[in-house]
Amino acid sequence: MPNPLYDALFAPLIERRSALVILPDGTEISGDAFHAMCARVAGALAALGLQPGDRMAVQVEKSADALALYGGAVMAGVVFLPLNTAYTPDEVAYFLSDAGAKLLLADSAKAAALAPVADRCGARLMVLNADGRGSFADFCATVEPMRAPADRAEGDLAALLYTSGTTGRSKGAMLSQKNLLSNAEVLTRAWRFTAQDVLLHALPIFHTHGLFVATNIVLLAGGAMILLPKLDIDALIRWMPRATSLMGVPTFYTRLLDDARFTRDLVAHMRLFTSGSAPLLAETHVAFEARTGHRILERYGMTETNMNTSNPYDGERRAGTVGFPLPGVEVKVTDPETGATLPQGEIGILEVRGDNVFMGYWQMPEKTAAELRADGFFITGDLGRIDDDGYVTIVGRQKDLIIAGGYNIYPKEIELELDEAEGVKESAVIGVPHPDLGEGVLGVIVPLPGARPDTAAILADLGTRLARFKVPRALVVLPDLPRNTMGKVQKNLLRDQFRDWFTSRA
Ligand code: MCA
Ligand code: AMP
Repeated sequence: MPNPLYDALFAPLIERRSALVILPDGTEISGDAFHAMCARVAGALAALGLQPGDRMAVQVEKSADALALYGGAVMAGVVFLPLNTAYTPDEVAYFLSDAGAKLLLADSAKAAALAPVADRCGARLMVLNADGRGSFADFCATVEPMRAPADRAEGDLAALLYTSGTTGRSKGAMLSQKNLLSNAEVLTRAWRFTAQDVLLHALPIFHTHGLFVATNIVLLAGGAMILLPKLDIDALIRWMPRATSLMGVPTFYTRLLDDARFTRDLVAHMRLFTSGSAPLLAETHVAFEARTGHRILERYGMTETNMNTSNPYDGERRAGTVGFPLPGVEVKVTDPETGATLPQGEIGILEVRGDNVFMGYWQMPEKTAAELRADGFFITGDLGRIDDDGYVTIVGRQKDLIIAGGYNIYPKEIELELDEAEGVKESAVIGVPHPDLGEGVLGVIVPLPGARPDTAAILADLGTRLARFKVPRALVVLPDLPRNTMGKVQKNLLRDQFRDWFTSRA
């Protein structure tokens, strides 16, 4: 029975004896062994009663077993819903209930806190730890591995990835098999991945970048990956001589450049470094080339669209740009007010269309209609222009969004919490330059008349409800917020006022 994503990415593993996954201790997992892990997961999902199209939420630490959950879900036709490991139980509750997930897999360290949440949302909770143990692994050991994959068509939903919104409510981006597969095919060709490639995989696997871009390309090309649990510069440096490629967010590259062991000799075996998820500073690009002789290949993508543009493999990788539209992807620049296409060179909203563009937001037809045009163009909310040579440059964002270390943080979500805090009249959350993360989160609060808000207590309390990476690194108290004549908070003025906040403290 057809299952295009499984057929292209996972079925070829059955015949493969060579290593697919290399673990930090040097243990190798061959392609066929990894396939057996996926088939066992798929068998377990079916035995638990999950049908094709049902949702499975996963909040587990990165490991080969965690990656096999993705393969197992694809094989069983179950919709994969990965969650950031930093999300608090409150945050997980929203995703579980919104998606109507039937199963939640979590680390044992979180199981006690998540049990009531899963219960409330009608999801079954099972444990999978980074060492491969837990109630889910025990269950997998008792079931028959799935033999034939579930029947799926390319238009069927493969994954649900939540992205926050400017209104504070997260939206589930529905990604079809075709969205994922077409992008993997395009990128594998564009970046020349082959069976000889060994990717240093240090990104989290709950986002498009680490899960789909990195993993799907390696699977499709028949290459291998060194699976590191997280960014660890020592491990990166240790493994670099075995690798051919690295995919990272800009913080990967600034941290590598901060290390004197990162030299031209160390990268002698490498053929490609890619960067995305956040803007790569031109100075990082230049310093990287001076140190290594390699030009970082920067590309641009979104959860809703997978990858849209890329600098060329051959040809000039132009610093400060995100390159050309990928084959099969149309990019245009439109007027924010009218939606009319603007002449080449002018700045406007980037809109994209192609097989890479998602199916819409889960059970949010109005939001889908507001961002995905009837003719298939998706309104990214990124501001950009296309120059005479066709290079796309992102110059800013129309959406109120902070990107710290490649994680998206929507100020509205934090402001809603701050506004409720004791002694706080109102708040504004901004992103300002951060030497390590690109942007850092800063909160500005205005006290109620006569109140003296306890900023430390407010931040500590926020951390119990919001993932730590969203919690402002500091709270500044101001008598009022700058507003324009329409009453809208002028965040640009706040960003100017506090632009040295993190850099002066580095
Ligand atoms: C960790 N912390 C952060 C971040 N990461 N704060 C803000 N932004 C972050 N990105 C905080 C933690 O909450 C903790 O705070 C402290 O920093 C140390 O945490 P730790 O886990 O040790 O940090 P780290 O290992 O140094 O991680 C930094 C990192 C990581 C390497 C930049 O965040 C990372 O791997 N980012 C990649 C994100 C990514 O893959 N993005 C793709 C999504 P406290 O001390 O208060 O507890 S975008 C996407 O997929 C689109 C499609 C695209 O285009 O790619
Ligand atoms: P996400 O919603 O997590 O998928 O993040 C997507 C957003 O990350 C995009 O809308 C851009 O604002 C930003 N982004 C991704 N890649 C780049 C890049 N190379 N340069 C600048 N911004 C980027």
